Amino acid sequence: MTSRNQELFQLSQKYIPGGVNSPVRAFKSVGGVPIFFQRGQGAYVWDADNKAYIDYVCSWGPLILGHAHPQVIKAVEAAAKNGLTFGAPTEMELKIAELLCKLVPSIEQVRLVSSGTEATMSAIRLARGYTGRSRIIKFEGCYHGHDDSLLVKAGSGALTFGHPSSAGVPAETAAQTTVLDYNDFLGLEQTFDQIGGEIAAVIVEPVAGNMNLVVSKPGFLLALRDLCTKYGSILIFDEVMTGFRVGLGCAQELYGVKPDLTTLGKVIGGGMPMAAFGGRRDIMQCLAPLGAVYQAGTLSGNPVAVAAGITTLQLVQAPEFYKKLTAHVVQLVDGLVASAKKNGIIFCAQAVGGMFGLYFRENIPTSYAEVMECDKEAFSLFFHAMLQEGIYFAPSAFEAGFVSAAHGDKEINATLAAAEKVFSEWR
Ligand code: KE4
Repeated sequence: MTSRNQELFQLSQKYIPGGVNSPVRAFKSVGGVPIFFQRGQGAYVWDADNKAYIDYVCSWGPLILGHAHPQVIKAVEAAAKNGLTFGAPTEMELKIAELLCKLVPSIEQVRLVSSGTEATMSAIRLARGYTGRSRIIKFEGCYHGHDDSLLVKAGSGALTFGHPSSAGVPAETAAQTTVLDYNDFLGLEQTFDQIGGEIAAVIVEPVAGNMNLVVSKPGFLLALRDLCTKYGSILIFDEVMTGFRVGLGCAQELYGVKPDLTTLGKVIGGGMPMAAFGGRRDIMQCLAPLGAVYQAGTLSGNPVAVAAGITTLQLVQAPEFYKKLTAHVVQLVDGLVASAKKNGIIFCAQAVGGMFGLYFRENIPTSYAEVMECDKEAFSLFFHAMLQEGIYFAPSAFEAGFVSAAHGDKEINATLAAAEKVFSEWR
């Protein structure tokens, strides 16, 4: 019998390229028919066939409070009743700007936008405008949204020009981006020694969550900080995913490294379209209407989105919020590792704050190359078997997973019971 998911996917492909509005949703990496969701509540989502799942995607990070949190919904309803958008300043935008500057000490001023891509694209342009330089550095496996300058893969050598990683990106644009290996101290030092004076900015995920989860090696972020300071380059921490996900002070507090600019998204919108970039006042003052770097947005600082964001940022400040959240993530990964070990399956996992990585390989990967060694087929098998059991992990071996405050012992234990069943019946 055709499921409603299958029917909807069939129909959607007629009107939407690939039937989805963002590629990762198409299940290309794991195979099968993508799931169309109709409802979410707390840690749970229901698909078009009304099947329930415990959700470990949380919309790729934003839903740190879980789906449809009553206080967030209430704030959205109240804001919406006063009008959806004005295209003019509102007090709500001032409120969330003050809150972000209070919670993230490196942010002296902030500009609100509508997506993480807009935030990183604008931060790159701002860094180029402030320094008068064009060259940027990013790291293999890190994803910063789909701006042309960031859809670039490594050239043949660290010092050669980057090549487009997407059709439609002009070679001359990609050539301005040098792609290095994450956690490669030597490559970093050599590059700065050779072209440090040309580098406008380095953009990095302080905890990489787009090549599965890879943490920075001790001292790597500090090395970035020191080199950027020495050569007058702007250090951009892309915390769209890690911001308020790994801790109240974001990853920059976790690692004690202060970037010049920070990009935020996901959690700060509480599930609504909102992101931001901010940092040193002297850099932010280069933005129009004050300075020469243009950046704009019809719905930037949208009051309904801001209402969801403010409520979320208020609730994550609850005492022990991150301690409790992290404890559940650790309980999940430790349980999965123990179950796989008991059943003789090569598997490991790690937790960082409210996010986690699952790997079908002997030990935790510390680089893009090591992540690529993970057994993709094993992950797809695991993904679909768990889906069958009503557990929804990210549909890709190269994505991080997320837990919300709505995931309690009941959900974690149900997940571990499902994993034990899957691992005991493995292959
Ligand atoms: P958006 O433009 O998708 O709001 O944000 C882009 C972005 C920027 N920086 C980081 C560190 C990010 O993780 C993202 C987006 N993350 C992906 C998840 N891997 C979004 C999911 C998707 O592309 O559909």
